[in-house]
Formats: sequence, C-alpha cells, structure tokens
Amino acid sequence: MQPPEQAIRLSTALPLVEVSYLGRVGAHPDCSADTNMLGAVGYGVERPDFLPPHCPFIAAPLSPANSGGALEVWRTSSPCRAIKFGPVSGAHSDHLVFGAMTLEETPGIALEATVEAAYAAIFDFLDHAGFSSPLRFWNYLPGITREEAGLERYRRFNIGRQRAFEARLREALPPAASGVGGNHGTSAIYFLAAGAPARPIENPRQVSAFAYPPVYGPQSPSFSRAAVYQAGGTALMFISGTASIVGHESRHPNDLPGQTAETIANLRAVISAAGITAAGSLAFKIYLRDPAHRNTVDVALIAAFGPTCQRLYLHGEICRTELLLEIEAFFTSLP
Ligand code: 3EB
Repeated sequence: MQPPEQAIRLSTALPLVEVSYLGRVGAHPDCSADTNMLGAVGYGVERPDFLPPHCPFIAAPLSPANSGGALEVWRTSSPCRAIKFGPVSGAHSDHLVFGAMTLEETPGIALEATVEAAYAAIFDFLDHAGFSSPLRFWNYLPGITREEAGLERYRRFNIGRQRAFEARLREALPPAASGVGGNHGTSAIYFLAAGAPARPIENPRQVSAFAYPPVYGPQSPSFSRAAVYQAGGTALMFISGTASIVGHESRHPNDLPGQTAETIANLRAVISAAGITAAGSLAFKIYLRDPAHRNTVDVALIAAFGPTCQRLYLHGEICRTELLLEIEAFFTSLP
C-alpha cells in the first residue's frame, strides 16, 4: 500500500466549491448571513435555524452511522442566489447550481414513472436556471432492494432515470452518481450542475455501470464512475458510489475487510484513471449496511488517504444485497 502522503499530493488552489460534513449540528455557529452557501443536506436532522434563508435544504432518508444528526454543506467561492422551479429547490453561484427534490411516491404509479418525471423536472429546472450540464447526482430511495410488482425498486429506478437521460441529457455519457437505499422518510434526489460538461472517467478494473449485462436488471445503471469538472484554476472530482465490484461482479460476500480493501482499490484506480495527483481537499461519504462496521472501514480509509480527509458515515442500504459498503468521494484539485 502507498504511504498516504504520496497517494495524493496536497495543493492550496482555491476551489469553486467545498463540502463540509458537520456532526453536532446543534452546536454549529450561526452562519445565517453567509452569502456563499450553495446547498445543504440533512441526515437525521431537519433544516437547522442557522442556515441562511437563500440556502436550499433537503432531508435525506438516511441517518448517520453513529447516533445524532449530520449536515452536508456545499459552499462556493462566490455569492449564491436561491432558485426554484417546479418541485426543485436550489441555489446557484456564477459557476455552479445545486438543486434538490423529494419524490412523491403514489400507490398505483410505478416507480419508473415517478423517477422519469422527477428527472424531467430536474432538466426543466436546469434549463430555467441556465446550467446545461449535470455533474453529479445523489439518489436516495428507501427500500431500494424491495421488490415491487415483480421488479426491484432499484431496477425500476434505473429504467426511469435512463428514459429521462435519453430525452434530455446533452452529453453522450452519464454524470457521476450515487444510488443508495434509506431506512426512513421520503425518496430524495439532489445534484450539482455547471454551464459546461465534466469529463467522465471510468474505472479500468470495472465494467462501466452503463454497460452492465442484463443479469442486473433490464436497464443498466446510468452513471459514470467519476466526473472531473475544470474551471478557472481548479478541478473538482466527483467519484460515484464505489463498492467491492470487479468487472461487473460483487467480490468478497460477507467479508468486511475484503470488501473494504477492494473498494479502496477501486477508488485508487478511478483516481489514477483521472490522472489526479494533487488534491486540496478530500471528502468521503461511506454508506454502511451495518453501522457497527464503521471502525474497521475508518481505519482502512485513514491508512489509504491520511487522517485529514473528511469522512461521513451513513447507515444505508447498498443496491446489491451482498454488498456491505459503498464509498463516494469529492476532491478539489489543481487541473
Ligand atoms: C455499482 O457500482 C454500485 O445507480 O446511481 C453505485 C453508484 C451504484 C451509483 C447509481 C449505483 C449507482 O454498481 C451501485
């Protein structure tokens, strides 16, 4: 294993946007006058009073792996304005837009139709806001592996998302994404988009998700393994949810150390494929099927990426039942 400080060199470039994962939300200092907050996501918390009024907030249907709540805050290098269109609430800076919506699931309406309509509304929002290119989606669906009328909800989700992408996505390849199950609340989608496309990255150790064989469902999942967005002097790297999958097959069933090591090998492979060698900040979100697995994964992540990276552990349901964890990442770096 590479020593952490050689894995990714540090730089000091000012990024377009930064993420903060906050625990102890109740003890956070007031930032209601901060003009540069792009968006916030709550895990086991409602909208905190200290968020500025312009800042969009969505409650995700996932909780932190430890007790208590957590908040994910996206903050930009320039002032933001609120923007709302249809069911999507968001905000934008000069360079980026954040948006979020919950999905009203109606009995008798197939999930794929609900998801297709949600994504159509997101593209309407993007057209209205004047940002053409989604960079990164987060999809949180309670009961993601539950069967509904003979087809798993995740498989139905993939059908609806791809229908909307076929109709509206301008780029040939899909954005980066995470697709994770939650244990309470309402399905939610949030995203970041820009005025120009990101560079999609694949993982040479893995079959592209959009090329998975039909054994994983009638519609393969529409996401790229990562997306690198460059603007001004900096680059942003969004790494999709990454799991213990080699080729297209899950590895190390019921083996936490094995899945953790394979997932980290996949993260390294996708970072290397992007040619990223310098990072200003590293942030990881870790989805755990069993919150008790947190320490084992944390020790391995620190060994791989150093103790200063941000780490937010969430209790989530990975969309393959044999997988125990999934890790996503956001890096800011030099171009
Ligand atoms: C995988 O590699 C694991 O459907 O948007 C990871 C990231 C996964 C994103 C999605 C699914 C998604 O297939 C699952």
